[in-house]
Formats: sequence, structure tokens, C-alpha cells
Amino acid sequence: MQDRDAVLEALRGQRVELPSWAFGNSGTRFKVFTQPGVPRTPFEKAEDAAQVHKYTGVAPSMAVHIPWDKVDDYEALAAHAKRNGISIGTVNANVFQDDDYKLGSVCHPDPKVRQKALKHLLECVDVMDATGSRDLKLWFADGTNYPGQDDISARQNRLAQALRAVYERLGADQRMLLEYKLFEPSFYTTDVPDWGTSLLHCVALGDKAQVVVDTGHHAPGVNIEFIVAVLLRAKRLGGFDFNSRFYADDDLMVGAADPFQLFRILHEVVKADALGAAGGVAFMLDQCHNIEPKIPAQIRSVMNVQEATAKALLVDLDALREAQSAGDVLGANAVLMDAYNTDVRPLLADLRQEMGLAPDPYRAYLGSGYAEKIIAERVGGTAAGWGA
Ligand code: LRH
Ligand code: MN
Repeated sequence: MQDRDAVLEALRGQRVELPSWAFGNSGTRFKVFTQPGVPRTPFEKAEDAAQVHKYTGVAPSMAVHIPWDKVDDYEALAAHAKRNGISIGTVNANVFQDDDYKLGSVCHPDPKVRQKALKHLLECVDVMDATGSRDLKLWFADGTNYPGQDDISARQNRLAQALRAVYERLGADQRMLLEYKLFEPSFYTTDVPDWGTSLLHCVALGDKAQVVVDTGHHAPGVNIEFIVAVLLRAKRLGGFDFNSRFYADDDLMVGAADPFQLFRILHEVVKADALGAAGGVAFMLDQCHNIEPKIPAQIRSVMNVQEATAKALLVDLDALREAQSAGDVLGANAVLMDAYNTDVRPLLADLRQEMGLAPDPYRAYLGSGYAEKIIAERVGGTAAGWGA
């Protein structure tokens, strides 16, 4: 049995970053459903994110997405977040929602369009300077829909050129996280479709360039924890965009569709001693709550990460390694399953009480009256959304 205090210490130090866009209205190409009380500004999004931290104690930062979270004064936004007990975290660039980007952004055949996209990426580093953020996260929708539409290698050269320019702009303590995605919105090639392509670009750039693993961005059946183990071994795992899916990039609550996969992923993280801040892995949620209430869904998601992490921390690594080196297949599998089948909810309830929090953050929030308050207050104005 793993040392209880060590497990609690690791859980107390866990950090899960929340996506500002999870608090706004979101949906699919078929419909974006609106909800009452949704924030109208990045300031209100920060207030909602602070509620998740208030009840979980392990979500002290909110990632922003530019221009969805564009404000006149980013220092003021960071100060407002601070007043609410959180900080502004990862800055996400957005070069996928402008008509000019139909054929791509930094990979576009037209140098004028590439220049426009690069300008936005560099402006996002200016935002990081203002908010004190460490990480710039880059996801490119760039790709093609038909064979022959453009040259695959030429697009890679254009991408490398833009990434180099951004890399040179980064400050000493800043990083760029390159996210890959198999497909959508492009349906023939995607210019950063998999971990290998992202890793190649990161290695070509330097140590400040790391790979982001979005758990919804793989082909069905891909063993994500294998990718995680390989990137950790190469010291190139910069972060996760946690969510879950049954089919494609569904962006459902992390752990909802496949809690066992989330456990296997966090087992690799714990085993590599990369759970804490020193591990350099940014644990972010990237989700859209199309039909469910957003703040409770974020709280439930953080709890799902905590539960999978607690189970991973309970794996008896000595017994596992002993069984593995003895070739004891079933014995080794049983060590992992024992941890996975452990009900860790009482342990987490105790942890929260030790942290001065309610044992069940989800119930505590529902009973707080905050949802009713924001529905009453947030009348008028334009509810935040993807603006797709
Ligand atoms: C792309 C993605 C990316 C974000 C967006 C909100 O699918 O995962 O991380 O920019 O979702
Ligand atoms: Mn993502």
C-alpha cells in the first residue's frame, strides 16, 4: 500500500487549469444551445473559474483564448483574476476563425495570409507578457480537403518558418506548446495531425517547444498512454488538453467516456514523477459543456482528474516492477487493477476536509446559491461563446 501521506501530499499539490471557453455557450455545427447566467466577459469567466477553485482547491488558473478573451487591459484581467483567487494561465492563439484562413493560416499558400497569422501569434506573446503567463498553446486547423489541393512538404516548411519566428520571440521563462489533431476541420491532411509531427517541429525549435496531448485528437483505438510515456521519456510532454470522447473530438468531460484510459494516462505521469509542477506538464481541461451546466461540469471534471490521479498514486510500483521483471503477466496486471478498482472518494473527501473544503465540491457548489445569483445578475449584454 502506497504511503497515505505521500499520496495526500501529491494530491494537495495537483494543479488543473480551466479553459475560459468552457464557461461560455458552445455547441456543434448543428446548434449552439444558450444557457442563462453565462458570462459576458473574460472577467466574468474568471469569476466562474474561481468558483471551481473555491470548491476543489486544485484549479488556480484559467487558460484564455484570443480573441475570444480579448480585452483592452490584460493586466487588469490578470488583477481581477487574482482578486478572485486565481491567475491567468495558458494563452491560446486562434488562427482558425477568420475568412482569410480558409486555405490555412501559417501554412497558407499566400505569404500575406501567413504574415497576418504570424502577427496574431506574436500578439499572443505580448498578451503573455501582460498576464504573466508561461505557456503559449498553438493549435492549427490548417490542412487540406482534397489530394493535390496543396503540397504537404511546402506547408511543413511554411509552418516551421512561422514557429521559428514565434520561438525567437519567446521570453526566457516562456514556452510554446504545439497541439496536434488528426482531422477536423480539415478532412484530407492536417498539417499537425499527430504527436510525431508535433515532436519533429518541437525538436527542431528547441527546449522551450513542447507537445500537447489533447485526449480527443487521436484516431479511434490509439494507445494514448503509450504516446504519453514516449513524450515523457523524451522530456517533450508540455501538457494535456483533458476531455473525453466516444467517437471523435467530442470534448466531453474528462474521464466521463473512458475513466480507465484517464487512469492509465495518469499512471504513466505518476510513474515518471511528472505530476508536480517540477514535471513541467500543464494539466489543462479543454471541454465544451453543450447541454450541461458549465460550472458544475468543470467541478465534476476536476474531481474526475483527482480520482484518476489518486488511483494512479495508489499503484504499488515496487510490486508492479517485481511482477513485470518476473514476467508475471497476470500478477502485474492485477497490481494495476487493484489500484484502479480502489474507491478513492473517501480519501479525497478527507483531503478536502484537511484543506478546509467541503468533502463533495459538486454538492457544495450546488448548495451555494452562486448559480441562482449569476442567472439573476447577468441579464443583458452578449453571452460569451465560440462565435464560430
Ligand atoms: C481544437 C482545440 C484546441 C483549442 C480549441 C478550443 O480542437 O482542442 O485546443 O484551441 O479546441
Ligand atoms: Mn485542445
